[in-house]
Amino acid sequence: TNPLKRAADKVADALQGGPQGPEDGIPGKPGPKTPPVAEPTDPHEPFPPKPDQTGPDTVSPTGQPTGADQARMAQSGSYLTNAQGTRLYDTDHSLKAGPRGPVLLQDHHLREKVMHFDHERIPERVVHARGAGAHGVFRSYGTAANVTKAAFLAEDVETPVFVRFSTVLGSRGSSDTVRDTRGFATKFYTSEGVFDLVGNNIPVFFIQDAIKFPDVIHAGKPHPDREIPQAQSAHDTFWDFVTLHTEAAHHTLWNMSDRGIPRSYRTMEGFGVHTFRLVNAAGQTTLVKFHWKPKLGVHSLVWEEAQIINGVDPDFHRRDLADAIEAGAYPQWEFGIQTFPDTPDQTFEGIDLLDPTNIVPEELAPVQPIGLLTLDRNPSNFFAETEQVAFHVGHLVPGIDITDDPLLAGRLFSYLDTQITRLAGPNFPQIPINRPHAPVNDMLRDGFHQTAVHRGAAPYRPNSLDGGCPFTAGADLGAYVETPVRVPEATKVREAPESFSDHFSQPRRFWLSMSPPEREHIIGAYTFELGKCYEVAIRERALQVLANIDPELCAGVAAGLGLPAPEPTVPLADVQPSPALSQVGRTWPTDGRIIGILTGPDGDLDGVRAVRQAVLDGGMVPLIVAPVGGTLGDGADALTVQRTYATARSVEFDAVLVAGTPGVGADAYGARDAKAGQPTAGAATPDPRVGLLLGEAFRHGKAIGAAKGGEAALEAAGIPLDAPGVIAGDTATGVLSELTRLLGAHRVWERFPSAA
Ligand code: HDD
Repeated sequence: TNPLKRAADKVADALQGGPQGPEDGIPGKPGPKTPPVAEPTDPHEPFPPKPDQTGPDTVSPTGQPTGADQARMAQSGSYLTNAQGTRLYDTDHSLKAGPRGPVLLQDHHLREKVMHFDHERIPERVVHARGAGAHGVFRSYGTAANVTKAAFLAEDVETPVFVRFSTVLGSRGSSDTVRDTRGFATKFYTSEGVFDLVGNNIPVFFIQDAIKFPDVIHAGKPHPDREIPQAQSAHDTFWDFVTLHTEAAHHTLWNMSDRGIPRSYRTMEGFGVHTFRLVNAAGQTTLVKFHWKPKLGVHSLVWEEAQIINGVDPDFHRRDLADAIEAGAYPQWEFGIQTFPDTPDQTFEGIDLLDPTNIVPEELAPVQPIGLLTLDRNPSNFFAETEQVAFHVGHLVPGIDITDDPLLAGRLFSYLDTQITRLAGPNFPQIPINRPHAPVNDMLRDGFHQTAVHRGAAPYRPNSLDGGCPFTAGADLGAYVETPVRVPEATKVREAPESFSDHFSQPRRFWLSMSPPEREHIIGAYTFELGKCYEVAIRERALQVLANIDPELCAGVAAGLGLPAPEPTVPLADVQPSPALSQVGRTWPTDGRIIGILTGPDGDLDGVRAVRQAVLDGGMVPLIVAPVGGTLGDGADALTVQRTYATARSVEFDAVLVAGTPGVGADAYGARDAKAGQPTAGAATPDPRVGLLLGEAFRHGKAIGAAKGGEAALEAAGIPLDAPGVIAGDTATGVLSELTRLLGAHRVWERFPSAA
């Protein structure tokens, strides 16, 4: 009568006539051939637990959720308890023998509290330790449906995502704006399981084979004796490695370009780097490279700005991401693919697609948009989400497969392996941020930090005890089936293919694609970094690498280092520039850009009020900067001061507008009106911090405006009113419209010397 019992009997019947016992054969002679086992095929519920096997309660006798439901329980309820749920009457005093007496070992609360605290930290990621994350949604356009059967890429499918951005070299507490590659890792919680795209903001990698990864990271991390420098590539071991392994020349050039110091995570491109293989419903395959294109455009800092920010606001990128999401200015990226035919040689237009130091110029293979990513939710707990998220290039879904890129192969091992140390065991997929949104029915059991209370008796298959479940699915039922790619007959070797030995033509293309100011920045970056190396031999070797990329680049850096520029040792590659690689020359939306409005008690307050509103109406962020804090003006119209001369620094603003006389600052710089708290009107000496702020904004190529007397502040700072990108006008709002136009180009590029 019990249906589960009937099912079990059916399975038992099916097993009749299964494996034969030894008595069926004649001793010493081969027995009859073992017929295939008839596996159970009908899905059934496993037998219900026995009455004495109900598992931990999730609800207490009084109806309260118990500790078994930890995710819901955390930090809730009115009364403080210990970890065992016992209410506490005091958490500020150890249990003592009298108020001045010794602390007693029997104080369980003291020991539990300190024990837990002692173990609050987990090992930081061995690379990409510093990062910031956000939740969001990915909506697919359906334009990839002809090349992949991945369900989340069908038309109009919405998939929840979690994205973590990171620097590579620095420790968890290092600065955001160091010169480095940035990680761009996306977890798609798809209906077919998790797909992770673990990419970077640079489309190429330092090395071609994962076996060198420990070496390149040892070289880039701080020196092992004194553990300096932190989060920098400007030191001998890094440059020793990248000049001895010339395959690193391309990635290094990207790092030395403006791409190495992004303005914001929101203004970075992302790349899957490797070539992946997509598979459609008909089983046809296409090779692809994945791209993320930021809606706000690709923008960078300049080096001096980045250095100042490292001190002024080490959390600059983290703050920017969280603030933008909180303000509802949700960052967006378009997801795109470059597609290539899956030919046996795995090349496209002579470019080896398995070599991760290569890009394919967009002019040769346009990036086709396939979906839109919107980040719209900040994490609620950094540790639980951003720190514990575990990405893996091997987390693939049907329709997306790998290629034989040897860098990718090693990654497929590393990401699983590293979590065992970092997240302390094999059960990290059960951590809430890592849980798939598709049903999980694995046969993985036990282990450290097991939180599942698995039912059933037979975690193996086939079985006849848990109703035969689980069954395997087959591609028609959504199983992940590896593409049956032909493996060429070959001899085992430790070698790279000949096509991996061209190390200079791709960096040369990148260099030739840069505008004059971008080239100036690159020369400056190499000169800075190599100038920090102690070994002259390393500087000279680096110059040789640069000579093989481009003589102008080499000569510029050599001049800065005071060394002779060597001749190239290989013929210069004959390559065409790829205009898509330059960040200059395009116009972008100005949403979310920050306008600093400098004013003072004697400023043009009506003008400030109007321009503040105009900035907001334009979808940008106004920040009012005045000599001291508090408000400007009276009554309902009073303006709140958001930054003072003490807290403001130019690096926070994308453009600066001086509205009226900015006035002088605190006591050290001029007399103050005791009643208003603001400096006295007409105090003569200009505040040096205003001069510093305007001077920096000018040097960094930012648009600067002045209205109603603001011109005097510019002149005092030595800024010519007729310089490019300096706008003086009668009204602050009038000046703003020109400032906004300039901001669309991100910087006033003409202001960099090379553009003159
Ligand atoms: Fe990696 C983390 C990106 C090569 C080994 N990697 C990590 C993260 C990103 C990348 C974005 C941070 C993920 C997060 O936010 O948690 N890695 C890349 C890219 C590579 C690359 C784009 C080349 C195309 N990585 C690479 C190689 C190896 C690793 C060749 C090892 C052989 N990467 C790791 C790791 C990390 C990691 C040790 C550290 C923490 C983690 O994985 O979860 O396994």
